[in-house]
Amino acid sequence: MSNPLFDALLAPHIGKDSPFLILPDGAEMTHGAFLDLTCQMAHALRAAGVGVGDRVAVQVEKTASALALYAGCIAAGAVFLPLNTAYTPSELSYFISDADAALVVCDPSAVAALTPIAERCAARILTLDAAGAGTLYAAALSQPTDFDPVARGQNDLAALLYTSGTTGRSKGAMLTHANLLSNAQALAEAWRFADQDVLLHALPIFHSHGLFVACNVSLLAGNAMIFLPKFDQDAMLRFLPRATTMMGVPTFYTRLLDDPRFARDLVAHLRLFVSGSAPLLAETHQAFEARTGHRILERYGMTETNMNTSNPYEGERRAGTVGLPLKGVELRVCDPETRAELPKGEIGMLHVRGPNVFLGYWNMPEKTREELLEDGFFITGDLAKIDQDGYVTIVGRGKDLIISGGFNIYPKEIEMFLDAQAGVKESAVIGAPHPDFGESVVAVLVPEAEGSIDLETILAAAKTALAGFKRPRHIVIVDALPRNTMGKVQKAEMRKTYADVFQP
Ligand code: MLC
Ligand code: AMP
Repeated sequence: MSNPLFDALLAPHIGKDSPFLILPDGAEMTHGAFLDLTCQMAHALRAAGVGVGDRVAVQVEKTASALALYAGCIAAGAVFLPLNTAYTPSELSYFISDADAALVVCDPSAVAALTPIAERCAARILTLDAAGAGTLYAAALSQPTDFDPVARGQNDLAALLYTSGTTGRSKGAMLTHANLLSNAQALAEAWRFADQDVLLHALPIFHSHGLFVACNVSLLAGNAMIFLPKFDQDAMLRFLPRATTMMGVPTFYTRLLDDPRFARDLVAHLRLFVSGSAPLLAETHQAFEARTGHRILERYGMTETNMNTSNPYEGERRAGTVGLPLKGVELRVCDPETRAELPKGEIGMLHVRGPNVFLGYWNMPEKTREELLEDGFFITGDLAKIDQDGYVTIVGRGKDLIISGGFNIYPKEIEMFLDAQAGVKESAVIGAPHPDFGESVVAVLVPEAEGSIDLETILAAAKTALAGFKRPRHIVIVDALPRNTMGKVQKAEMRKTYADVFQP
């Protein structure tokens, strides 16, 4: 019986003693040991009542156990739902209940806050802590180390990843075995991943970049990963000499460049640096080449589509572009209003089609129909142009989105929070250029006619309502928002006004 992801990414490693995870304390886990733990996790999920197709909501630190839980979900035919560790209980409540999770796996410190939320959808709670131990791990350890993977079809769900929405309501992107596997295959081939590689992995594993791009590609190629719990500058500098490749968001690269210890010798033997999730400034690309002699390979993707384009491994890596479509991926640039395809070189809305494109939004058939067209093309929300050689440049966003350090923030969600605060008549949220995060959040507030705004109270409320990366880092109080004659808030104007607020 087949299980596409298990068969391609996991089964080949059973019993292998090649290194898979190199942990910051120097400990190593072989591929075979990882597969043993994966099978134990799959048994533990089944014992916890997780059935085929059930959603397993996971908010845990990045450990070998957490990755084995993902792999265990694949083996057990469950749907993995990873959640940002920065989300507050009030944010988690929506994801867990919308997905109707059967099991919630969280840090032991979150159990009390998540119990009433889990109870509402009759989900059980098990734990994994920052050391990879906890009630789920303990339950797994008593299980056998072999597991007969549950049969799954190419179009069966493997994961549900929530992306924020322009309306302020997050949407669960349904990703199938075929979506994830086809993309891992395209990337491993495009970037020449092989079992001798050692990937320096400092990304979180609750998003497609760190989980699917980095881990699925590594599992497919059979290479090792230096598995850091998070981006830590000293650890990066310590481990770079052991790596052959690295993947990161642009903030990783600007932080490394800001460090005088980041020298050419340290990375002389690396063969590949990949950047994605946010625009890499051409000047960062150039500064990196000047410092190291390496040309960063930039690629472009999104939760709903996995990766769509990549600069070539061999051939010209063009700074400021996201390269060419990956194998099997079709792109077109269309008029945002009429959806008519535009000639080469013109700027318009980027549409994408291919085996990488998701099945639709969980429980949102109308949203799915709006964005995933009948001919199979998905409307990315990104404005792009494709030049004569096929290189794609992302020139802007048709969606009102802020990308801060690779995390997405939809202004609407923050505005809804701010508008509900005492003394606030209305608000507008924009992203302004930020030297570390690329962009960061600026909030502009208008007070009620008679009222005054108590910023301290609002900031305290934001701490319980919003994940840290979403909280405004600059707040301005004004008499009125700039509006055009139609009454629409002029965000483009505001972006100009506040362009320098984060500049040193
Ligand atoms: C953390 N903080 C951030 C932040 N990350 N603020 C703004 N933007 C961010 N991205 C805040 C915390 O709330 C906290 O604030 C303070 O910074 C310190 O937290 P930290 O965890 O110690 O931060 P740090 O280690 O500096 O993290 C920064 C980072 C991290 C850039 C290393 O955010 C990161 O790893 N980003 C990667 C995101 C990613 O993987 N994206 C892929 C999405 S998939 P306070 O106030 O509490 O002190 C996708 C598709 C695709 O987009 O194409 O890949
Ligand atoms: P997410 O919804 O978190 O998956 O974020 C996807 C969005 O990140 C895309 O729609 C783009 O706007 C942006 N993105 C990803 N990679 C790049 C890149 N290399 N350059 C510019 N934008 C990017």
